[in-house]
This record gives sequence, structure tokens and C-alpha cells, in this order.
Amino acid sequence: MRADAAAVLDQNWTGRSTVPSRSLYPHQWSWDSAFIAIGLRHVAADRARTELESLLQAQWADGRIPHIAFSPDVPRDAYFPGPHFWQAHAASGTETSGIVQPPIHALAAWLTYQADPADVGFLERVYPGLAAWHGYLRDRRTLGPGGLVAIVHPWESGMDNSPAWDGPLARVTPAPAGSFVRRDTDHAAVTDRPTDLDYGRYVGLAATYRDHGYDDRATPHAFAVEDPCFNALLICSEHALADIAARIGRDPAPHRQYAEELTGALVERLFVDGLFRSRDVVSGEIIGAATVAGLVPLAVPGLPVADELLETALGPRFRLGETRLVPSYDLTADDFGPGRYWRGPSWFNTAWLIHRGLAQLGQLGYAEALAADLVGLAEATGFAEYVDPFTGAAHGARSFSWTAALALDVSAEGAAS
Ligand code: 9WN
Repeated sequence: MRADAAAVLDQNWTGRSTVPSRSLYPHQWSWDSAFIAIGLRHVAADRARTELESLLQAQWADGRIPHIAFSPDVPRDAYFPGPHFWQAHAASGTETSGIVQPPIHALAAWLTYQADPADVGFLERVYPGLAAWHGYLRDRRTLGPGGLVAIVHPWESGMDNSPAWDGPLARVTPAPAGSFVRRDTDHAAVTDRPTDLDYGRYVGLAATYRDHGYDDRATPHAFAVEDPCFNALLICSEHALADIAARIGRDPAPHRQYAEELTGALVERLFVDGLFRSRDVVSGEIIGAATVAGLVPLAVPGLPVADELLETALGPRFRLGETRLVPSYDLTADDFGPGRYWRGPSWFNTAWLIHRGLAQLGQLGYAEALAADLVGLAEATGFAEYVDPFTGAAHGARSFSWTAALALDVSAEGAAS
């Protein structure tokens, strides 16, 4: 498995970064690169560092790390929405998208450093960019009253088609059908992917943000949501940033303090009936849908409600230990679909995050079983993008980079560190 996983990462390496999939996603994606570095560190620590540093080359002057850094070597229409749609550039000149993805990068940088602790220079190089990234989120994306950060597009969650977005998305005027051409359905099963109506709404939202210069204060955000996965990863990364700061002789205290503030707000604002939910910032209402995003806070160090959350993971909605990996959506929901994008199937990255949480909590039986499932399924499916939570059947892209990287990580010694 390890040799096959390393071969996937070799095939998907472009010289400076790793594409998630040669067919479906031929550029550099933000949170993918972080997960990829977490696995790559075990086989090529230099490439793991380059992966993260090349992503930081795509950072904007305002601190945001865009969700896609476009490769100049790929045809401009290979992925939609491509560079001509976003019309956005990093300070370095790299063409990028204008939205973001969950901030797991500082955690990835800290884990990458631990694979080769002699290279403190790496931490010195990445710390300013990572701190500016968190600063952007804190200063520009604290849109609601409670201190949590908000996403302004479903793609920013990394769980594009989650049922949690259906309510807030219903307010969004879709871009007219025929005003754009999807490319994702060229490479993946149409029945698995988002509907044309939802896709039109994604495009409409992104166009509005673009037409306001990606200025968070000027844009009338029709979609603004506090997502538990996004905020949990910001907390994990603030703890990692504190560790990085301490290692390079800077003050860790502000990072620990922000992590503590966010943890309090996460529990107070989003923990409802044993699970973290999203909150719609526009209406102020909690969104009821029970999704895997609500289990990701298990990875937050010192989470005060971890026991209750673990009960929910083991209960009928997710059946941890009885299903393959962790389903993306409530197994008891009427609209659960085992193959529908982010509406039922299991992903390897969310399983890795929950595995990390279980290991931190000392739940080693559940953690080891999940790790074994992750490695076994990665190999059996040819490193699929996602799987059916009952049968383990492969869906989406194959030779998918984060699947290979995270299987490498959990099979490596000291994986939970
Ligand atoms: C939009 C690249 C990305 C992942 C996301 C996943 C999917 C893109 C898409 O692929 O999103 O960003 O076209 O559906 O949902 O988590 O980062 O692998």
C-alpha cells in the first residue's frame, strides 16, 4: 500500500505541488495541499515543505489563501470555473480563485516540520504567511456576533454539496443555465455530482463576490454560514501556530488565546443536541442538518463536550465502527444518498480528522479500527475520492492525492503526533 500511495503522489506531482486528481482537479487546491503535505512528509519531507510553500506563493496581500492556485501549464478551460472566471491574482502574480477553504495549513506545517525537526528555517519562512492567513479570517470573516468565522460560499467548506447549505443557498439567484459550461460532469458520474440548479447558484454567488472585488465589507453576502468544521480546523491550526511561534522564539500567547475564545464560541453557538451544527449568519438560525462537519470538532484539543460528541458518532446517525470510514451525512435522514456528493458517502480526509480526535482523546480502539479501515479502503479502491459508507464501493476520481497521503500518514509510526 505504501509504495502504491507514494506512486500516486509521484504521478500527481507537478514539480512544485500536487494536483488532487489529474482528471477532475488539475490545479493546486488549498486544503488538499495541506492534507497531501501531511502524508508526503513521511516519504519526501522536502516535497511536503515545497507543497505548502508553493501554496503560500498564491496568498493574497490581504492574507487570504485562495482555494485554487491555477497552473499556467494546464489549458485555461480544463476546470470550470477557471482563471478567466475568477479574474484574480496573488501578490506573486499567480492566477487564483477568490474564495478560501478550511484553514488546516498551520497544523499541516507543524506536522511537516516534525518529520524533519532540523529544518527550523521552514517554520520561520511559513509563520508570517500563516499568521496573516488567520488574521484575514479573524478580521474579515467574523461576520456574526459570536466571534466565529464565516464561509461565504459552499465551496469554502470543502463539503460543496452538503445538505446543510440547501436552506441558505435557496436565497441565491442562480447564474442563468447556458451562461457557463460545467467541466466536472465530463469526468465524474452526473448522478453523484451537484445538480445544475445548485451549480448555477455556486456560480452566481462567486460572480457576485468577484464583481465586488472580493471585498468582504462591500459584498452583500447572500450566503454566510458559521461551519463547525471550518472553525474547528482554525482552532487546531491556532494551537499549531502557537507551537510554531514558541519554536521560533515568538510569542505563542495570542494564538492560544484566540484558540480558547473560538473553542468557547464554537460550543456556545453551534453545539445542539449532541452535535455541532452550522449557523446561518443571515437569518441567525441554526441549520438542523446533521453532517460529518459536526463531528470534526472531536479533533479540537481540550473540547469540553467531547464525550457527548463521541456518543453521537457511535449512535444511529453515523454508526462509527459499523460503517466504512464516517458517512458525510445523517444515515437516518430521508434524503441520505450513499453515492451523492457530500450527502452520504464517506471521505478519507474527514475520517483522518476524526481519527486524530479519537487518538487525542485516548479512544485507541476506535482510532485504530478507523485507521485500519482507511488504509484498507484506500488500497482496495485504487485511492478513490470517496466511498459508499455501506459497501465501500469507490466513487469519484481514482488515484486521488489526499486519499493516498492520509493512508500513508495513518500507516506511519507516530501518525497521531
Ligand atoms: C470545488 C479538490 C476539491 C476538494 C473539495 C471537494 C471538491 C471542488 C469541486 O474538490 O471541490 O472546490 O469542483 O467540486 O468538495 O473538498 O478540495 O479535491
